Amino acid sequence: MHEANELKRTNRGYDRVLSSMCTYPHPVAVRAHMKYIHTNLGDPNLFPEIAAFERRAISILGGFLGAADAVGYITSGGTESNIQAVRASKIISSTRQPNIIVPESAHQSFEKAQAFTGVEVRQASLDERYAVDVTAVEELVDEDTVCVVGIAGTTALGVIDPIPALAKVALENDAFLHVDAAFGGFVIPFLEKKYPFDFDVEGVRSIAIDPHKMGLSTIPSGGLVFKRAADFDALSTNTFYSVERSMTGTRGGASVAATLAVLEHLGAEGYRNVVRECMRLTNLCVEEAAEFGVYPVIPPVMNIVAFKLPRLQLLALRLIARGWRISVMGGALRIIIMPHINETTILDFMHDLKELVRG
Ligand code: 0PR
Repeated sequence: MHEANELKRTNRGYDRVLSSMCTYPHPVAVRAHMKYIHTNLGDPNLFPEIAAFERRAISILGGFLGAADAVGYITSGGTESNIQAVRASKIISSTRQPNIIVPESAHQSFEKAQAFTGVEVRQASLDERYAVDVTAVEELVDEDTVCVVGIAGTTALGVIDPIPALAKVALENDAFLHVDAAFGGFVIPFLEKKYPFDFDVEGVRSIAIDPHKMGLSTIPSGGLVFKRAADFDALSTNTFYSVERSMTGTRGGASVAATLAVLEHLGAEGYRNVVRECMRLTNLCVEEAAEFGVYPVIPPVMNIVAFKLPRLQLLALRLIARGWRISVMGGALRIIIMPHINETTILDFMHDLKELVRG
């Protein structure tokens, strides 16, 4: 008990957390989660109401992504979504030695996909904007390529890969195009600037979009959305009680209820407001940093900023000592301006950063 209390004391919540893609769930999501805490979607026959919630949630996600008739399911997060998309592409193909092409900037879940599915993962280099180099993808593709992956919001920089050009390569090679929008899926549709990244782009077959990141739902809720029912059905396993398309058997219905509740409560307009405020604070960060000569690796596309800084490791340790949670990635200091961050927090952080950079 003493130990539990000690741990509780150090569990400070998200107040100075600039390293996480997760945030406080919306109260509406928390209420729905608690109400359905006992439910198991591993056996949808027992919980048909939650199974219907899931279909509605997927249809709303599909609507955000250019296909309201999309199908899919609420996963445990981006990792499961990416692995399952790769698995679907492998099942659909008739190739004996399948490979997939991912950008060098891809999340480590694709490394796990290789281990679980046996597909070979080939990494394509990036261009000067840190987006995948389509020529490099073309060079790696061959007749055994079952899936090309594009990222809409990279983990380190929030970069959006050239999805239309990747889709063209995928179509020409009869391969799946999976878009990892685990982070960006709840950001890009709500930005002022429009980027082609979703099912409006011909050739995009599946998208990972995580409600437990910018969707303000409870953990664990990821989203895996397919444009065609046949692609989703490729994941089917018969059980004696149902047909399962998920990776896990037993899976909580609570976060599915939470996801639908917050999706319906906020709607596109609500998410647009969330993203607008996160982007305002992101731009404020960049402006403040420029005042003391610190600049981002790229102008931020979404609410992720990576700053180029001298003596990075030491600086990061000093920030951590002041209670900040930040990430060091690709030789830069990465911060994510999630909805739990407000203007005061940003100005406090910038004040500390300035002092440490100058000192
Ligand atoms: N795809 C992308 C583009 C991601 O950035 C991530 C997570 C995933 C997939 C995997 O999602 P799950 O973690 O839901 O399976 N990237 C986050 C990151 O590396 C994960 C994270 C979240 C790390 C919160 C720390 C943390 O506090 O930043």
